[in-house]
Amino acid sequence: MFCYQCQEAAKGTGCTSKVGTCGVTSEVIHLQDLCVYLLKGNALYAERLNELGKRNNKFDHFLAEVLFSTITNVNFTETFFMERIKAIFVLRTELKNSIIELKGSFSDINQEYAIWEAKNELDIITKAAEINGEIDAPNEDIRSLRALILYGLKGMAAYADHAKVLGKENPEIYAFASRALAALTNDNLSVEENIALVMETGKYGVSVMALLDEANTTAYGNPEITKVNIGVSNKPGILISGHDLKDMEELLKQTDGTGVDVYTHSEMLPAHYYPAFKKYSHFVGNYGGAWWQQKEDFESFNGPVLFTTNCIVPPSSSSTYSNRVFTTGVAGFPAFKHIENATEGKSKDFSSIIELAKTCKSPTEIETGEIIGGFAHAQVFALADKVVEAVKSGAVKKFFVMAGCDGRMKDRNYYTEFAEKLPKDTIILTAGCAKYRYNKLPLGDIGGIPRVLDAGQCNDSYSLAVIALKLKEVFELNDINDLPIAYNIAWYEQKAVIVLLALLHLGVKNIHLGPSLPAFLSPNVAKVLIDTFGIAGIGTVDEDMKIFLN
Ligand code: SF4
Ligand code: SF3
Repeated sequence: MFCYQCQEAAKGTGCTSKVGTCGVTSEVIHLQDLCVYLLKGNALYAERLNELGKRNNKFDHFLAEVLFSTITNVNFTETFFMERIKAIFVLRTELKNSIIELKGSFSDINQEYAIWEAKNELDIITKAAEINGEIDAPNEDIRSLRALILYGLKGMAAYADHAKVLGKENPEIYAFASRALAALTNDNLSVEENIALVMETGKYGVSVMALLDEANTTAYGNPEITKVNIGVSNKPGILISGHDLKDMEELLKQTDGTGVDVYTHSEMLPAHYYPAFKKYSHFVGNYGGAWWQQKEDFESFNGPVLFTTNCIVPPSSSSTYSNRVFTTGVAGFPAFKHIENATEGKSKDFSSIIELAKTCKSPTEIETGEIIGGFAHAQVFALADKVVEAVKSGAVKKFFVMAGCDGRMKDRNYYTEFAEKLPKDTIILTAGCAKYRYNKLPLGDIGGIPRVLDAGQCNDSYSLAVIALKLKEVFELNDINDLPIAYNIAWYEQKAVIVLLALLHLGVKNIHLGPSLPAFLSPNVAKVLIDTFGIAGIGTVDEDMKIFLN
């Protein structure tokens, strides 16, 4: 297999063994590759249909769901992707029929992506292995740009899917995703045209994060300052991980009054900041650290775990928790039970998880205390006077956006050390699971403003951009880059790619990206990012501190 879509790509170039660093098998990766390959073909038909004035909503939703499922650590099951490949063939026929109905033609759509057919599952497996991951392209720079677009689209798809679950959709985002996917097959596009498409991906990245922000806050209120307990109760509990707030809502409703407590893990921590969830007294706290610490955290949690999205880590053979882990939505792992989506108008049924929890011991305490968060845009705007005053008086010299992802590599200790060594008159703005590198450190506050302001999940990086734009307005600056804000961002999977492209679209320059630059950047594409946007990698903490503070 060949895969280089995440920061932990083997040797910094790509995973090529039977199993990736993330634990995904070559069989699954091959099927994911074939899904994306054939989706490009379907996108060609969808674009033709679009030219005839019609969109196929089913394809739009399917595209979002499937791209989302191919993000790192989301789904590890062969059957899931096999079923999706079969569904792609069915959808292809539907799209063709719609074109015929509208008196259109598709005789010129003759690329392999769009015409290849399988007679049986063996055909699918053989073809999947043949494709072998490399994004096909006329040269390495186009391949690199196509990777940036495709991985950005995967992140966009995840956020669009979350928004849709909460009833918010934007047809323009779907239309772009389909158009961009189809463009990945167009060898006539120049490097410049592909760069323009990368930038447009960032534009729609902003749109999708705005949409999800609207979906979340309309449904659950604006996040507010919250102290989250990191200790445990003496009741049995369910641990919920991932990013899906609708699942969070349902789980809280269905556990209410059952004697089972609910805890968040990793990226679900920010659920505590929403007014609609705070009202549940059995929503007791956050347990453990970032996703990659789950093997230890799940063992000692003692109760069931529900994955609503990534990041799943395959359990080791000695793990005892596999039989109490559940997945739902697009997440999946062969050894975990799966909670199916509800039929239209009904709720998902979490009763099997709740019944299992009742038979389990309460969680083992691994730490005590509180972490503070809830600094999304509305809450920060409410404190705007205080923040502006702190900047004007010199009490706050600089903000450091340290959003993004965490990961298991040792070199990510850099971010803990960086946070510790930052001068006391600086504030960290964070979002995503990157925060676990420093959110339990005693970094103190500046006149009552905590030195780590957590806006929420990775998608809430949007909030940090909104805050920056607001500060630009308050300080009457012409350029967002004139603000006393530095960007030292950590990335891991493809949602971080869309966040990065969104920031570039907003004109943010000089972003430092670590712990290593993406393996899918060719030297020339990396140079464009460096020359045009001032993107840089990271060095040592001391060197970088000097660069950032001067
Ligand atoms: Fe390797 Fe990352 Fe791909 Fe997993 S997602 S196979 S770790 S590059
Ligand atoms: Fe984390 Fe997977 Fe990216 Fe949502 S949970 S930020 S890595």
